[in-house]
Amino acid sequence: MYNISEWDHVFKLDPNKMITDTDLQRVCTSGTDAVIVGGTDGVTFEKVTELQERLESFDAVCVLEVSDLEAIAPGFDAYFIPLVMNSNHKKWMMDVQHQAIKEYGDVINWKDMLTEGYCVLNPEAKVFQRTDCSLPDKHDVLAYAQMAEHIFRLPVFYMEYSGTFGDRGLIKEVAKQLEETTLVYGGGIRSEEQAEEMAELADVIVVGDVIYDNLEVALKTVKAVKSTKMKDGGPS
Ligand code: 1GP
Repeated sequence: MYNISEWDHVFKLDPNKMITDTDLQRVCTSGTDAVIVGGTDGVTFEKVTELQERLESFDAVCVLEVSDLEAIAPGFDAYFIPLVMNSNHKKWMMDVQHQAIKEYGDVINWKDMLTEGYCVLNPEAKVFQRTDCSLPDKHDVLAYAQMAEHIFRLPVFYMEYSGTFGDRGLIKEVAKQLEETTLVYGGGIRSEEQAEEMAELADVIVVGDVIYDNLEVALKTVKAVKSTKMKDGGPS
């Protein structure tokens, strides 16, 4: 029902951050393809469900990016499950997901689940530290992308630069490797120009923190991404 390969732009809302009703409405009616609820710190069941209830007033596609077993709430349109490929511990690639399936496997609607091959590329990001990542070099990243597409056949390879603007040269190289797997880029987009630059390379652009720091700019990234995609050969 929700085909990420058809998306161009998504907003990521952090359940641990405050957003007013007016701003939430503007995010949800911005023309973005979906709103992802996800974060690293302080993501609790209560905070996730509180934000989810507020989101229900709008028509936006709402996705929960699962980061904590205790904060999985029913009723989202889809669930994104990150597998952190450059973590040093199998825990973040296999074990937390295994535990979740043990607990919720019987009630999961499998068609609403989507697995993300996550590659965390900003050593300063909280997620990098929390999931005990190593910083991969270019060859490592390209091999992770190939593994995502050819070994695990994952629907998504997510280059996560959370908090910092990514390396366009590397993203371009990765994009060349992927045919079936959708390339998602997130991190440090704080202007329309940056949104355009990344939309030229990746399939889906994730915009997060700037929502809280400068909503006007955040909203403009939707059009910036959509028009770049149109220029580059029609809607994806
Ligand atoms: C975070 O990739 C997203 O998971 C977006 O990053 O918050 O830096 O925009 P920013």
